[in-house]
Amino acid sequence: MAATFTRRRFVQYGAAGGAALVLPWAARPSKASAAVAGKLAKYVQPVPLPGAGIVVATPSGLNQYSFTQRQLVDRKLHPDLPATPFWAYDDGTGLGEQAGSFGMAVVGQSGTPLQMTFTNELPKTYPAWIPVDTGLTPLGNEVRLMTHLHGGFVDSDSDGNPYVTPNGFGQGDMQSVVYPNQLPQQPASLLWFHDHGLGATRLNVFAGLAAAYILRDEFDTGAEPNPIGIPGGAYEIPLVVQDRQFNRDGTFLYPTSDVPGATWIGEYFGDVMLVNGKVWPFLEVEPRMYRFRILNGCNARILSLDLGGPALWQIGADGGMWDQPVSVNQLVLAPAERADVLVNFSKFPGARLMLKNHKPKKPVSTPAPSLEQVMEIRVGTNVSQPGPRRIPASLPGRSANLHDPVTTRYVTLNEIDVDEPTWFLNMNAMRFDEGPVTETPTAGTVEDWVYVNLTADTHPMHMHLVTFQVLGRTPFDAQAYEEAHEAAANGVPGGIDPTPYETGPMLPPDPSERGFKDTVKANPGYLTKIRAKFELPRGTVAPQTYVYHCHIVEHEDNDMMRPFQVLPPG
Ligand SMILES: [Cu+2]
Repeated sequence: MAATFTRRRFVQYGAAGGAALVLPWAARPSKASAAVAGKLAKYVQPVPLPGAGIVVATPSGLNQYSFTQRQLVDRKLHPDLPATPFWAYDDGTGLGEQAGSFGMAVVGQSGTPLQMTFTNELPKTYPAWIPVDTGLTPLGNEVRLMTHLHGGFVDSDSDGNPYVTPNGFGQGDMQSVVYPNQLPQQPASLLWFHDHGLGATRLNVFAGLAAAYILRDEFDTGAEPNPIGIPGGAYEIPLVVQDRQFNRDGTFLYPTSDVPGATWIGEYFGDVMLVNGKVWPFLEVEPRMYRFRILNGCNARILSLDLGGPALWQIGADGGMWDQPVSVNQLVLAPAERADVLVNFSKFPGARLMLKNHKPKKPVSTPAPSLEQVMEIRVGTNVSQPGPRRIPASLPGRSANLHDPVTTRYVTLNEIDVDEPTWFLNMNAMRFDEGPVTETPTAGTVEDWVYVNLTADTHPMHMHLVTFQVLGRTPFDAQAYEEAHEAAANGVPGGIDPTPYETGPMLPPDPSERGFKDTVKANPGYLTKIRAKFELPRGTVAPQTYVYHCHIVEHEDNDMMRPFQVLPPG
């Protein structure tokens, strides 16, 4: 095992840099898909919007929603492609209004609990276009679902993690959840719910099981005008960015491993970009201020987005709105990260602007092949409603400022046997279900967690239940730490203090990490330190079991996920 670590370290620290050498394990977009992608004209269809291609979910009762997970087969994601079968959350309306492969939004009120059910009406087994690795799933080729509210402050029965029931929900089964939307933990924010099936999250999300969950409050009303002085109504636009590959027959393409005998691939990267479930769309805007709510819904691609001309003012992220706007040049969003952004198009009447994706700057590191084009923005010349004219000086949200941690936990991120067909990843040298739960914070306490990245790539680390403060990142000698502590065959165990191997001072968080987060980029060569308060929703009795994991969903499935259990005080 040691040899493979050494080789990976060479990839990481060698003069040549990592990307080209890392790719064989990531599986390139296939030639079949590239031939299709190259023929799709860009910017020939409008991006779906809430009420116009995205369904705003209809309740089935007071504060109640009844979803089914269904396969849709008749939607065209591009005019030149045959219809693409995909999976969707149906609110009971039949989804006649859903245009693309992302097309559902729940709008709730902060402080008002919602009850939801999800009934599995998908095929009993996976269709041919979804390549299951039956070594990773509990019941082979059977479709077993588990809906998780990403960013949700919920009890563990409603969390949608494997501890609810490890086999998940099969055909005809109903998952029933309560989302308390409790304050102050759950302010106005953009969350999302998506499938979390054990060993199949990457496939079920790829197939389409993802939807927006928007919380409002008395400030962030979604209307215009509002007390914050930000755009609302048609001038607030959710943008969910996802990369995909296509087969000639219109089906989504998910490659299997190049390695004989293996199915699972380490990262899925598309060669076509979808926004709100449509291929390379355009967005028409008026020359005035807009609010974009951006979610990176990719399986593995880290986005670095800009608009060319107009300035970007970020007003919030994963955990809701901040206390003040921050100017950003590029939005660097790893999978599951969100950015709430104000953009003023008033100086660009008649312009055609491009939303572009760039290679993220170091120390963010990803083996993703380039995919630059995202969406065209067509600025008109007429303003039908002027709206806010300037960026607000302050906002009614929060900066993150937690105190008095009771402990520091060191969590290692390991890559095992990268040149073997059986390669995988883990945390703390343990598989997901290996041994007892090792992370056991006490309810009501604050803890620091340090992600010790011993791989060559950035891992977006997501924690269920809590939002956290990003304290900073400290460079360290990963090689020396690993050589000193690589006791187990499965990498470096957790809990070993890496501070003797630090090579410089802690760097402060990026300005875009100002508020509370639920997903943080753990970059290679750095110790990434976060701080969280492990509270439980009112009425929830400890112990409660959740998970934390890498949100590159291929990594999560094999096997960069571990449980944590919130214990009762005393
Ligand atoms: Cu990862």
